[in-house]
Amino acid sequence: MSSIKGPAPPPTKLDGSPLRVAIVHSRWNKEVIDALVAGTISKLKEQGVKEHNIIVQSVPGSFELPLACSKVISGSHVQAGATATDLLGGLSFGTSTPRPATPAGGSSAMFANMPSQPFDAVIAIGVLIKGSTMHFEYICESVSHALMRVQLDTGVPVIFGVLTALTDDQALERAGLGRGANKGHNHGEDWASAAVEMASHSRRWS
Ligand code: DLZ
Repeated sequence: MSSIKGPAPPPTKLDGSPLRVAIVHSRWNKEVIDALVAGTISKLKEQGVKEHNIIVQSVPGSFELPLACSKVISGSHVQAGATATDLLGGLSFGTSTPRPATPAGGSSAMFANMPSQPFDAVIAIGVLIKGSTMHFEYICESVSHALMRVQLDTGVPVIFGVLTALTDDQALERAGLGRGANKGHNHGEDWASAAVEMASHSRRWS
């Protein structure tokens, strides 16, 4: 039986070519994260977003995502130079500009390569997998509320790309890495589409 779940396409075709998008991702559960980030970048490009307008930034865990998104939006640690290379984790999804050295006494390395132009959307990507304690519940709740707060406070769309999976298999299937016959679907693609749509709306609304 086919499923009724999932997003319908937007009513009009959208052009991502003028948009600047930041991807902020955690490094916990890296195999799944890598697939989600790759799926997101690939779909952003498919919709016309230029590689040099896609910035990838990593943070340790999902709990760190809201602050990092807020800082990326406010550009408080920003310097010129765009790259689609993960600055901390060594993930490389194609790059345009080499990372400059952080100036002595200057910005933190984490945000050293952020461009000075504003972002039209930020995609926060994390993978939370339930363990045997209440940790999962606390992080899921606080991160989802905080990411909503960041987008409402800043007016910049923040796409909720945080998987909250009860098992490893659930997480793998939502990254298109399912171990059974059903490989699942890479949700990064949906987050990229949501980012392009919300960024396009946001440009018209402002
Ligand atoms: C500590 C922790 C645990 C147990 N599980 C996850 C997880 O499944 N996914 C994730 O993104 N992060 C996890 N973390 C790390 C926290 O998000 C955070 O990085 C640390 O508590 C430090 O603030």
